Amino acid sequence: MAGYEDFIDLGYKPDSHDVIASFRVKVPKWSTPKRAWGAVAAESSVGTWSPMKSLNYKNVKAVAAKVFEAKGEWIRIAYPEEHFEPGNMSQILASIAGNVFGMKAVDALRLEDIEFTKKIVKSFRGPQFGKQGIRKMFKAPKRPLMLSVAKPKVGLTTAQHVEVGRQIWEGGLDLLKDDENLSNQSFNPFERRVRESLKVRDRIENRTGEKKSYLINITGPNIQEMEKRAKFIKAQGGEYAMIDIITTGWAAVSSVREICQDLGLALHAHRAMHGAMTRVPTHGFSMECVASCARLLGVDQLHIGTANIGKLVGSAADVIELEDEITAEHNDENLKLHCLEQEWFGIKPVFPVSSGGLHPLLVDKVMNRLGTDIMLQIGGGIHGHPSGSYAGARAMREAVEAYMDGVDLAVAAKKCKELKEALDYWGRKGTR
Ligand code: CAP
Ligand code: MG
Repeated sequence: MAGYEDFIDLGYKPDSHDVIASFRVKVPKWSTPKRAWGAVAAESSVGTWSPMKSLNYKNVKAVAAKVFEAKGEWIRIAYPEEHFEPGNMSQILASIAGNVFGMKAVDALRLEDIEFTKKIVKSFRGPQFGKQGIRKMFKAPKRPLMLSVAKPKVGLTTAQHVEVGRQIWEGGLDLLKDDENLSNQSFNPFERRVRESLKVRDRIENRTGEKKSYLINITGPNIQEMEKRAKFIKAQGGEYAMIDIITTGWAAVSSVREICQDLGLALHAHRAMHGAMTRVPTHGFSMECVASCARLLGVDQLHIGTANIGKLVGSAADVIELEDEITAEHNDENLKLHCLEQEWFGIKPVFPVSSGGLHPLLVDKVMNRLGTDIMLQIGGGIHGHPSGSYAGARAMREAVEAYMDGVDLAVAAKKCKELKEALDYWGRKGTR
């Protein structure tokens, strides 16, 4: 092999042992499309900037990537699955999504999707519980499960945090959630927060007869500390651990998933920082890739967005595609979004979580787009209710129940003062 262009074979037909990646390439003016495309395949597999005799070794060529399709700005690259260490997401992404984003050989580069082979898929455990397992935990087979993040997201004392939990559980929600940046701060230490919150949860669960739970953030300085926190949750009778999957990293997600397997804890995946990679459509690592990697690694629940109804970016088409990616047994190719086909070979579906800038008068719009087999998270749209968190939770519960019963929100508001107040206060417009 001489230069980058030797990593192109537009006549190649990939087989079931090829991992496929779909890239969008911005070719520099001083270069040529073929040189840019070849650079992506070379640098994401075996090559570098200089030709080398050793690139002609049979064993090296056997694990080299090749561009096999190019349409406009989009290319598809085939990677022999032998190139990868099965079960090692960090190594897989260090190849496909590693140096290539910083190469001068491209002006911009977007990895839109990855199609994993059966051997690679089967090398990951996938979710322990998955959507069906979580549904079994709650006596709510059909409606969306409802959760609320305690807000202000950081700063509350433990007593104030526990009081927020009391109010949202009393108000009818299923789950309290720590926010992405709440961990073990001095004013709300982890163990005290867990112990006190779960005590209140037990009381309310016993009184209401409804299952209540708590997504507890174990994101910590290292895996040893995260394991200690997960064990503490188990010892206190909790059912969930939550981690920030991007800021902790892929190997941490994999380790925490194993810890959760041993402890029988469900794993909630918060994706804070994903926007740094996923937001710009011409450059970076797509949320579609984040979602498929998270499903393989085995999170039970994953934030996917509000389908453009709430405060965070994410078009309806993209979020609907994400929901399909993490719940279907088989994903068809989505030519419009440049998303690839994916067979999941029995990897369990993940529970989609819709969150970000929602309030009770927007949940029907989200369910119209994403259906009801989802989780709905509302933070500011509950704790910002004029009559406080309990009222906000009541309003959310009533809004979801109304939707499930086919009752218009305005009609439901006539029978629920908290929903009426929310309607008067927020109206029906989306948030930014
Ligand atoms: C939502 C949230 C979540 C976002 C994360 C926040 O609060 O707690 O972290 O939903 O984004 O801090 O913004 P609000 P995504 O309900 O008050 O907006 O779900 O898209 O990953
Ligand atoms: Mg948050």
